Amino acid sequence: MTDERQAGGKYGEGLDGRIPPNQAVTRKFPVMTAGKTPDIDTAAWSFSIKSGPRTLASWNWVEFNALPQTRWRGDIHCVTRWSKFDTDWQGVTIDDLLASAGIEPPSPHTLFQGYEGYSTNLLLSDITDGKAMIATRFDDQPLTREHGGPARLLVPHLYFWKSAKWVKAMQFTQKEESGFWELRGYHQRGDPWAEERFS
Ligand SMILES: Nc1nc2c(c(=O)[nH]1)N[C@H]1C(S)=C(S)[C@@H](COP(=O)(O)O)O[C@H]1N2
Ligand SMILES: [Mo]
Repeated sequence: MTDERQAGGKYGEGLDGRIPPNQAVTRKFPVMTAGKTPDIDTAAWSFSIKSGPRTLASWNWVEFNALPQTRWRGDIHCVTRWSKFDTDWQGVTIDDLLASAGIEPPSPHTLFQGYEGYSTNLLLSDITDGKAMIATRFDDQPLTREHGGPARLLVPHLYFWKSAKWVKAMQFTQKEESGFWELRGYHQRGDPWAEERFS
């Protein structure tokens, strides 16, 4: 990233359509956490896919790391108006999770849950076809605790509140549910290009 690009300005002039409306570029990686930062030992960690209360599949840390690993490099956008370019993540795509468990999605609606109680709803169409992963590495290092380690959801084409940190489950729900921020007035989908900030 060049300094000219940084100086592209608050409203992103000169960024070649790369920055969504009313976002500003940051080089830092701000930490945005609503509550306490949980400390989850990988020995006690698991990730589950559920349908309502029923567990369809579950992986412990060793099993999870044996799944196909994907790298994604690109830009992320927080609803508090910062965007960060060229972030570098590794993890397991939702496609690979569903395929490796042989799961036929029972519903187009999902709710992701964090270990500390956070949640966020997502349409299946926003997390499949390579659009999302459960990320375990950032910049070739294990994901730090403050950014959601051991593992977080990454859905980079939507505002970053959708990328649940300390993720423990993906739950299919019969209808659209609202997560932590969606219940507090944030948009059900959160497309930064359409400025879907609030509902
Ligand atoms: N479990 C959990 N996930 C979360 C949050 C949180 O408070 N708890 N905050 C969300 C919000 S509002 C944003 S902007 C991003 C921030 O991620 P970062 O701290 O890695 O920048 O995480 C999202 N995921
Ligand atoms: Mo956020």
